[in-house]
Amino acid sequence: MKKVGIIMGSDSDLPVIRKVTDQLRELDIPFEVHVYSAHRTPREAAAFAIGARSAGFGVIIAAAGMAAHLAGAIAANTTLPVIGIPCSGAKLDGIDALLSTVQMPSGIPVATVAIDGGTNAALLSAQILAVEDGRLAEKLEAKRRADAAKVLGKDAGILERL
Ligand code: RP5
Repeated sequence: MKKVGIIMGSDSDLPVIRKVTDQLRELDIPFEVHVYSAHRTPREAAAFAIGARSAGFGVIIAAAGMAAHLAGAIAANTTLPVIGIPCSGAKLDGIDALLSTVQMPSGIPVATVAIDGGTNAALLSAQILAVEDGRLAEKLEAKRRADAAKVLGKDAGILERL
């Protein structure tokens, strides 16, 4: 199976990244994690993106906060799918990172998930890999069924909570 590359702009983004790695582990998806910043270590970030396809990655997740250019900078240097996670934590609560990540110019797409949306970033990366992997697709379908069953369990018990 292809690996998921996970890049965070700073180790202060770790709580969001933990959601990604927890979900990928649950699905037995291999990953590699790095701290590379679009601003503080731009050469290392670009080098990772340029070499990612030949290094066996199938998709890259990039998480950053504030003026979050990381996902876009990674996407500029690879044609692998790139998923951007805008991180909160700064004064604008992630709205700054959301707009910086989502508003990409035509030609360089970034699939942006919700602010701090680590779990969905992991699931979207899994869905991308599952296009060519029937066993992974089955795992994702089983997870959807289990998640739906949990909601239906809550539905059945909601009146007792009121
Ligand atoms: C961004 O700036 C990082 O992704 C992080 O979310 C934010 C703050 O970084 P630190 O100053 O905590 O290293 O580049």
